[in-house]
Amino acid sequence: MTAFVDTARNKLVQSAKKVLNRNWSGSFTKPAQHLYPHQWSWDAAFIAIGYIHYDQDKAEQELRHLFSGQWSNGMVPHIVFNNRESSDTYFPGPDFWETDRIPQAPDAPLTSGICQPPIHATAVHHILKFAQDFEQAKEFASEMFTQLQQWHRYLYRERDPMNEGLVYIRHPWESGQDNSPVWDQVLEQIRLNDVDIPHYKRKDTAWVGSDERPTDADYDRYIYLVDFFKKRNYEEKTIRQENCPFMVHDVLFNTLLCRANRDLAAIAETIGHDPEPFKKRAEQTTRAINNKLWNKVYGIYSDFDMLSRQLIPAKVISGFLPMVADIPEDDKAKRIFDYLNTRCFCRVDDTCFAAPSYDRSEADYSSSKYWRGPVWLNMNWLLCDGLQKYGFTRYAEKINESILRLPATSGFHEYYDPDSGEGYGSDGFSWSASLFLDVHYRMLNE
Ligand code: 2M8
Repeated sequence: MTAFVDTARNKLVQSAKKVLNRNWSGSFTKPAQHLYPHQWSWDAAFIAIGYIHYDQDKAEQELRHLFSGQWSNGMVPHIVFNNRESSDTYFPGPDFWETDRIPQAPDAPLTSGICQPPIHATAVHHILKFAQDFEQAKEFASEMFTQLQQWHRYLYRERDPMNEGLVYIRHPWESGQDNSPVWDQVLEQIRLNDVDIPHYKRKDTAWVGSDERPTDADYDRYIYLVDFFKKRNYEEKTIRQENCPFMVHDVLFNTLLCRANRDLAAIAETIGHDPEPFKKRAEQTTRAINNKLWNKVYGIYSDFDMLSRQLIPAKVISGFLPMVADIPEDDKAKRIFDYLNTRCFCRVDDTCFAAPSYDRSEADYSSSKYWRGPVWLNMNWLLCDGLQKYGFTRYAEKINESILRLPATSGFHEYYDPDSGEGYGSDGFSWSASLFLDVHYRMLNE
């Protein structure tokens, strides 16, 4: 059935497509014009998820381009640099990463030397599900299948040395939630003298106010960590053995890996391969997340700091997200929902738009500061999917409506005030446009 769409919505659909067109580089879609002029890993997946509803070739191209930057060890880098454009508007660019001297990195395109949440098999599965041309999508999924397997194998081989079923991240950027309160404690432990920090100049604050971005102290640590990896030639074992000061079992990263394993199993079934190995991996990671990352005091999942060997007590939206991979048992899901549905986040009957990224009752909550409070559409898109799986339908509907209403209120911003809907960060932000389109088209064809 096709639902009726009013003129205002139609206009917004056109604007969303314009955002993606404007951000199109000729071979991939930038997250935003100036602030993010290259290709980012999980952005590419969220962008493909929107494209598939009206431009299948672009959806496929987005992921193909990202995987052209895959390292020979299987790692999918968090940035694939735009070679045709100078990286003048972004720091750190390829000259700082120096991955061109690393044998496992491709000669072209140039890339960063860390990764981001593995949501790519989920995007390929989405393409299979919503493709206009299913045969073409099957061919594409077959083409991606080996690369996706290599990506997952890299994670379990290099980032899970004890074979626990949990992979670690070693930089806040790897989580995708750069200045989340989750990292505060861990970053504080990294005590730096001036001589430890390479000379650098931030470029992000030329485009977005510094009150909406990470602090300079955060940046010093981000850059110190990159330098730490670079000095060790990005060799995982050396990075580990030489006391990497940031090693975390992140809830969202592992949840998305678990979900990606389930989606890879579904892809395998569709293209005639054995799904069992991926199902087994998903079960192993499910068990590990439940055993190690469930925080029974808060009633959500929490990250685990591998250095202090403790759960990190930060009440953030990613703690709800294991629902997206069918991880919590029903009693845990009920506790998660009961917390989400309070004023600390957003009650289903209140006028707040959607779930903020951080508990509003915390003293350092901010409705405008990046990953420390504002609403992010990608996190809410994931949350909505998880809530639907567990039958929390009314809340899921509220989120879908907000994904449509927030851009109508203030355009396709990077993040939004949970109450007023005011947009912050970059405007013309690609995944806000693509996830809006995904929700729009799915509702239209329901
Ligand atoms: C933000 O992260 C980059 C570093 O990777 C940055 O601030 O320079 C994050 O929001 C991240 O999740 C996102 O993928 C990236 C591009 O949109 O920007």
